[in-house]
Formats: sequence, structure tokens, C-alpha cells
Amino acid sequence: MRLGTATLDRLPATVDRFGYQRSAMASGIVHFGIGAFHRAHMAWYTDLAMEAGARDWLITGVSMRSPDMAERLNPQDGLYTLVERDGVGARARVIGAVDRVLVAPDAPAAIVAALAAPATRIASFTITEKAYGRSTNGGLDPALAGAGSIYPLLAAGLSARRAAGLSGITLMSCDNLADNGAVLRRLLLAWLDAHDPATTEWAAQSCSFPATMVDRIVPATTSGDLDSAAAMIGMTDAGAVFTEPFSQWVVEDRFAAGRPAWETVGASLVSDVAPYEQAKLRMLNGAHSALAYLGLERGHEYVHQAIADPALRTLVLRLMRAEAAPTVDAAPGQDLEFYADRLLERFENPALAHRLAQIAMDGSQKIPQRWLATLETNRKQERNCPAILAALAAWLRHVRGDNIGRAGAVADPRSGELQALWATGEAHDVVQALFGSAGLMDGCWNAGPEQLEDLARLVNRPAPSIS
Ligand code: CS2
Repeated sequence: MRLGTATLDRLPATVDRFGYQRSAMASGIVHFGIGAFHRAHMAWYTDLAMEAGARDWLITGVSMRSPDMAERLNPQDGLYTLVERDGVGARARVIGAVDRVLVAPDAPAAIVAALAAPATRIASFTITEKAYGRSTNGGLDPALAGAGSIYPLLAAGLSARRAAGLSGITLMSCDNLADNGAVLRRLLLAWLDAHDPATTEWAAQSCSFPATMVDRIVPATTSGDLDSAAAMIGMTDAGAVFTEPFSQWVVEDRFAAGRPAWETVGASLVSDVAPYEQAKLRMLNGAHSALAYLGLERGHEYVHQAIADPALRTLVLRLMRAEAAPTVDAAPGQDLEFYADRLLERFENPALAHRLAQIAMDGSQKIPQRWLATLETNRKQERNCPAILAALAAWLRHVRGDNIGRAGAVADPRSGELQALWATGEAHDVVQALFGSAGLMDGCWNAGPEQLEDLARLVNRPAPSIS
């Protein structure tokens, strides 16, 4: 027996489930990147909002490359189980918010039609940092933002709306980028300017691009997880997702054509996301990436193991409290000490099994907003950041290939360039080529020659392994 609308009434009473009438509702959201994170976060908030009475906000999911999620969810009518778990226990809810999943290479016309449908009011994105096609200077990199990117689909959908005299929509990035709304706006308008200039002005005037801070730790689902889900719900579910009880979503309240009342189910709709986004990217994600590269090096596999390693714990506490927090201009009532304490508890969650190798992926796309922004603010204020420098050194060793035995291949869209640097140079040259003036990552962190020398020395002096 498999989860789906036909088997819903066979679920055990212990499993919570949506109660709204899906068949009477329209899809109001087209979401690009329907991976585990979206299903445990925005889709969950939207499910709860519809439970509380919001209507017509079903989600049409889009996978940009693989048919895997469509094959998992479409035979289940889009239904899946969300399991929250920690050291104390686990609880499951069947989520009804996803209507169907479309696969971009197979069904581009259906995706454009969904964007152009009168009922669609929001297009949202969790496509990962690299899929925006940003160049190092923040502009659009045509080589990265090519035919397989979101831009041609968005251009066709928006131009069809304009031609039909429909309203603009909200385009909402839910990726871990600094100022993600402005980034999406800038890159999409640049793409339109180059390929469909007639739509540029219309999109700039009638669409909105709110900034968001998204937060929930959602490890990739394993086959063992799917077995646990089946045991909990008494039937198979190929789309189950496992996450922590904690969740946070701070959204800039700038919607071109309405939105679900997400504030009634725990989201914060605010006028300025920046302080929350900075704290989250620099403290949570900054700590995560440090745990990933240093933790892999020390022989750990999971976040909860790395944070229990006394040397790493001290370093991560320093990174969060003494290096990242002072760079955040906190909003009234935002308590960064309390935030750091909560983060530690979340990292310690033994039930999550969050693999360090998952976090270590795509470092070149992650470290600017996680570490380099912190380094730059501290540099201006003449404060040292030994914890971030140690983490940065571990990243450089990681892209050299030092962790391949533990983490598998170096997964990074720029791994070719990074490995070429290591093939021809020593730590000193690699550090210069990346962070020196006119370097590959120039512009994020304007380090002086002494800091770069310190970093090169750290690269050559790895932390002792514990195993
Ligand atoms: C992690 C994030 O994989 C990673 O890079 O740091 O996915 C992290 O778990 C989320 O941002 C938490 O909200």
C-alpha cells in the first residue's frame, strides 16, 4: 500500500494529516526546486495556512533537472509525510500542499503555462546558490545562466502574462544568499534585458521580489529514513522528509498579488529581513560550513559528532559569538546570544544524522555570504577572526582533495578552477589567486597581505586528526 489520496483514510490515528479539500483548490504557487528543504519548510507553512482557512495556494513543484521527485510524488498525488524528530521522539504529518511536480527538461511548456495561469500569484525558488548564475562580481554569468537555468522559463511565463494582460506575480527566492530578493531581481532583469527586453520594464514594474530568511535543518532523506516513515504511517511513501522540530521563516512583506496568511502559522512577515538573514547566514550557516570542512578532516561524519568534539565546539562558539554576531546589526528584540545557544542545541540533535559531506558541497558558492562578509566587516573594525581563518584553511585543503576519502569527490561548480590552482601552486599562490586583488573571489573580502600570509600558513598546518 502506498500513500496517496485513495489511501489517506487508512493512515493510523497517530499520524496527523491535512484536512482541507484539495480538489476544490487552485494552484497559486509555482515552486522551482522541490527538494527536501522546500517540502519541510515553505510547503509545510503553506499546508498549515490552508489548514487554517487560506484557499487556492496549492503548489506546482518544478524539478529543474531530474525526474526523481516527480516519480516519487506524482503517483502519490503530491502527498508526502513530514517527520520531525529529535532526541525525545518523532511525529509525522501528511502534507497536502503539493499538487503535482513538473520536470523542466520534459515539460517546459507546462511550466510556462503554470506561470502564466491566472491563478498563479507566486513563483518561488530553492534552487541552491549556484543555480542563480551569479558571476564573481554579482552580475549574471551567461555561461552559468544558460538554457538549463530558470531564466528562459521565467521569461516565457512572464511574457505570456504580459501578453494576456494579467497581473504581475511575486518572485520569491528562498535560497541562502545575502539579499536574495534583490539578487533574483537583478539577475532576472539582466537576463530579460538581453533576451526579451520588452518584458523587462513590465517585470520591473508589476512583479515583486521579497527578501526571505529561511531556516530549517533538513538532511537528505536516506533509504533507512523511508523505511522508518513506512513503519510510522503503515504504508510506503517515496517522498517522506525528515527534519528537526525547529523552523523559522522571515519574509519581507512585499507581494505583488497576495499571499497565504503564513503569519498565522508561525512565519514572520517584516519590512526588513536583513538582520535575521545576516545572523542566520553568518552564525548558523557559517558554523555549519566550519563544522563540515574541519569536521571531515577530523574524521567525523555527522554534525552532531563534530559539535561534540571539544576542539571544534570551542572554535564554532568563537565563530558564532565573537566573530559573526558582532557584525550583525540586530533588530529590536533579536537576541544573538540566545540565538547562538539555540543553534548549539540544534546542531546537537542526535536524531537528524546530518551529513557533513552534504554541507561541504558547493563551498565556492556558500562561503562569500557565510564567512567572507564576516571577515570583511571585522577587518574594517580591526578585529581578528581566527576561527573563520581556520575554517577557510580547511576549505582550501578540502578543495585540494584532502577529504576525498571521507566525503567523496569535491562537489563544487568551480572545482575545476580550484583544482587547477592547486595543481600549479603552493598554498601561498592559491590564497593569492583566490583572495588577492583581481583574484577569483575578489570583492568579498579585501584582505591585506598579512592576513593572506596568515591564511597560507594555516593551510599548511592542518588540525590533527582524531582518527
Ligand atoms: C546547510 C544548510 O547544506 C548546507 O549548506 O548549511 O542547508 C542549512 O542546513 C540550512 O540553511 C538550515 O536552515
